[in-house]
Amino acid sequence: MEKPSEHSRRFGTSDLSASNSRAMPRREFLKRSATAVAAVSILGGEALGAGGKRPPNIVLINCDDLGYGDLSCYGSKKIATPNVDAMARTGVKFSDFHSCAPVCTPSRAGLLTGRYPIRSGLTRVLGPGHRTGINDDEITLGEALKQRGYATAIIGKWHLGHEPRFLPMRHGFDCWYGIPYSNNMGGWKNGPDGCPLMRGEDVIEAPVDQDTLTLRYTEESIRFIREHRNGPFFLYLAHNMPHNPVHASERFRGSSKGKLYGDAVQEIDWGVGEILKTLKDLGLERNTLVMFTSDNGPNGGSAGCLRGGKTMVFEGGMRVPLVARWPGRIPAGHVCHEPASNMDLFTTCVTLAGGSVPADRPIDGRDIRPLFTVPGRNMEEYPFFYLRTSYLQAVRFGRWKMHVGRGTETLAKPELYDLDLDIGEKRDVAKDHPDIIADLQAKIASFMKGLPAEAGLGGSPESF
Ligand SMILES: [Ca+2]
Repeated sequence: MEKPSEHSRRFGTSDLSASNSRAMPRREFLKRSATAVAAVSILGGEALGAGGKRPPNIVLINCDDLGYGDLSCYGSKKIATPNVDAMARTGVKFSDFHSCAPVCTPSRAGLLTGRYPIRSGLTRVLGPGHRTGINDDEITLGEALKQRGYATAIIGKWHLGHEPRFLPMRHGFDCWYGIPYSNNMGGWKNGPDGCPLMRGEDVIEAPVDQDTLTLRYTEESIRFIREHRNGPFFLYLAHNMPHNPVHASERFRGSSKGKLYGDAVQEIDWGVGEILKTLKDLGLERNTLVMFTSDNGPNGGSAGCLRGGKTMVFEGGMRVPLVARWPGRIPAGHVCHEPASNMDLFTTCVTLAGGSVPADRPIDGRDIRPLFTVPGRNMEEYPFFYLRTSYLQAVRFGRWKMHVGRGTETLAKPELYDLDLDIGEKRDVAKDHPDIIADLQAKIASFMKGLPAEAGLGGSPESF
């Protein structure tokens, strides 16, 4: 690997290792999964380094628009997040983790399917006026884990279509309590009632009282964990905060140095603490992988040392925190500087559950268990592509990132940034590295051959 950057040195040592994910056709996937529930146990446990009598519970906490610089363990001075910081101290923190998109819907599509959102067609932000959503053919993480015998819940924001056929309980989740899209989207079925809170497929509150949303999501999460303590369970806690309009409970208002935005993040952090406490009280700590991340870069928050924010393919739009904790499996205080993405969480979780990813479609996510567990090892370098709607605008390989489009603009010449030396993407060094440019262009051409026909390159005429 290249010498560590200033950024890398600040975060600690590097972490590397190779892995393979097994694959099988979709039909076979569903058939074998349905009949092999009893056999899940050993595979999942061994995979992360120790045997277990059942596969691990998985808690995946996803924030909305939380930036790379919005946690104290990622350098925030205005927002104190002691519980997420403790997760990092007793688990692993990633410095180079990316969402697969700079906005909500495609990011969540990639997270839950392990595929670049262009493959599922979910490339733009859905709202109450849209009639589209996730296709029945997609296999979500909820579906894959349910097939492995998991109880599955989504608590919080879905954003993969709000019509009944697109809702979470039709796509692998046993239960849902939350909002179908973003918290700034009013109107249930374009009606006058404002942003709806749903349980299952019923609207139970409209407009939802957003002040208490994070609190109630936390309480629902704890209830789900308690009810399913005999596991295995998968809890996908998708907070609506700190997306605008930002809200926090009364007891958290004024609690941070970061205004209401900071208060909202600190309430989320409190919720993390409550969930960890619940796992400990129930004796589930050592059999539960807890992860904390965000769907895209900041709108009202901070991207820290990164350039740009939400909607952009600069690092600030797509590089997000990832902290993971699993006592006894993940070494304490481990910092991973390897590139990884939220699509990898799909493959990693399915593999942990003893399953295999479907082989009848491209799956972009990799099994990154070694990055969680093996300090000083790395995975084979791979290119990562930055898409805005259906348009590929940048590619990353190793230290190099090349931009070919920005917003609606196609760049006249590609720009090249050395992320090891210039994480803020300030100095275009394209003219010094024609060979790197040629290599990255070849990687783009090869990747685009496998994409649906609507994929474009450069400026995106589509809006989110
Ligand atoms: Ca978002």
